[in-house]
Amino acid sequence: MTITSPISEELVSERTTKASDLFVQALEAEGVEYIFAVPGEENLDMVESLRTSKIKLILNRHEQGAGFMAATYGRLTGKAGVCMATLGPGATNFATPAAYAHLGGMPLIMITGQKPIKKSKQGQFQIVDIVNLFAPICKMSKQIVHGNTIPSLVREAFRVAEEERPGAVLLELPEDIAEEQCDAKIIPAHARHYAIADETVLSEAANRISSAKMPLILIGAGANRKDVRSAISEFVDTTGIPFFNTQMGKGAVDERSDLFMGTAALSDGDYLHCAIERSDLIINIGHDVVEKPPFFMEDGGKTVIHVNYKSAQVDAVYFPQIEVVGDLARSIERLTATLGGKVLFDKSYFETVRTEVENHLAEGANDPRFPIIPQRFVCDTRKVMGEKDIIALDNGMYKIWYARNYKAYEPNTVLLDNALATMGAGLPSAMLAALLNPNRRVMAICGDGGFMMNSQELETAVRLKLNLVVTVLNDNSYGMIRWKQAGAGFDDWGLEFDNPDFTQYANSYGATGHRVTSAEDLVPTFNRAFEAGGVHLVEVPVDYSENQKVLIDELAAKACLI
Ligand SMILES: Cc1ncc(C[n+]2csc(CCOP(=O)(O)OP(=O)(O)O)c2C)c(N)n1
Ligand SMILES: [Mg+2]
Repeated sequence: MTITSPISEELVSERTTKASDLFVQALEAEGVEYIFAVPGEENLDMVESLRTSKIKLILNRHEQGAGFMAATYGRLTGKAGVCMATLGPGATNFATPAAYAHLGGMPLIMITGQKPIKKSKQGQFQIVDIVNLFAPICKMSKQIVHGNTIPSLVREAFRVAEEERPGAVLLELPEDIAEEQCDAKIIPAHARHYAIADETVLSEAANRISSAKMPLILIGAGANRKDVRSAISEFVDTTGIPFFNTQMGKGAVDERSDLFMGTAALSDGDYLHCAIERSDLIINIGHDVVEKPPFFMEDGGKTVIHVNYKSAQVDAVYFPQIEVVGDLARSIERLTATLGGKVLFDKSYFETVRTEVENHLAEGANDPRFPIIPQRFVCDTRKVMGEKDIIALDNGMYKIWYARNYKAYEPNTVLLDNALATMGAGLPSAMLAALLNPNRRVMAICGDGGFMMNSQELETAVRLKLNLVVTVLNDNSYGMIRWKQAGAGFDDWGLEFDNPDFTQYANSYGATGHRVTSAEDLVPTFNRAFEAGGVHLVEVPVDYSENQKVLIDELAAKACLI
């Protein structure tokens, strides 16, 4: 016989939690600090649950801004960044940030709303199959169909997003699920440890390294993870093997080192490639094939040792023969110990190339021309940025110049995207860096094209009271495409536009606008802006005539020194 007590229903409801509250509790349990969002009515239960949470809700002015900020949070901290949008148009605006995180290896969780799934009177209004739309650009894409699955799904989302190789996850929370009562309990997170590379492969790798005639180390995007710098630096210092890096590997090891050969901003044909061509063995630490290749492997060519958390994704120009797979820092520590000291070989050719690279990079650093040439603005940027200060680049012609000419000293102090290489992420990624590092100088560097793709986020930056300098390189055109157009032998046509008055534009947001009027003006303007604090836009008129001369004509004419 069942006895029903009059108070039993009340007890049950005391033990139940509203699904959106449970969701926010699950996010708190993961240590989430911020949610970057453009909410819609389908997210209102979540907004209400966030109201009393310690998670800060940061409103953006476009879902791309929210997604890029959240992805950059993931990139800088190793913990998934979280962003939120509504169904349909809000969610589709997350497609580019999802692809940015997916290709860039950045842990990102996107929460999107949806119309009620149990009963709806709105037909198909705004309904797009978001879960399937995002599947190819996410590591996981799921709809939540019952509140009680929230704790396990949220835990799983963080596990999947953060675990190597990190990436994007989408969770869709329909309106009627967000408001239902549930009784599931939070699943706490725990520390993650990776397996370490096997002794057999470590000793095989060590043997190949010790017997190599001209080994080089390559440092790629995966090396810019938290806590791997000291292991890689020690490997470089102990072995004395010269190193170069990819664009996204910049700063993982201090580029002021005497062993630094340069950044492979181009895939082929740069001065640095003379050394790469001559090398018989490349130890490739943290490389990821999503980056533009720093060199091309060829049939019967050099040996490549791939060192990363995951085995190599093979393609026609990358098929390493030895793979040291496992926890990056711990595996490299073991490799260093197995090698036990300096790897001896004749480095004179590498030293000659290194001097050649350094001399070329110094050219034009003090050029007085106005509009300003790239070598000068890159050099002047380095002058005003301290060791740990951060530059965040959008995508355009200047990215190649910064990658080649700007020496990074610390991990993640040059935030650039050589994976999706999307325009529009420079300003939001710099904003996130400024939010997390209020005591460091942070500069966004954008072209006039890329800046205007998400310039509305200036309002968010001002509202958040960030200290941020936004440099806008003005050539009144999509300069990178003009350069490619010229390189392909096409006429200079169809790629120029007009710009707003950038000073007035910045001022109208409550930021401070500056226009540089001579080359000498650049360093003092940057310094004034940083010293004043707040959000500043510095418009820099640029002269890109050096693109063709330095990056095409001179490189084509160069001969590798014997
Ligand atoms: C979202 C997006 N659209 C188009 C492109 C292709 N693209 C790459 S660079 C570039 C031009 C960038 O122009 P700007 O931002 O002015 O920089 P500049 O090259 O002129 O310095 C374009 C259109 C891209 N990478 N991303
Ligand atoms: Mg431009």
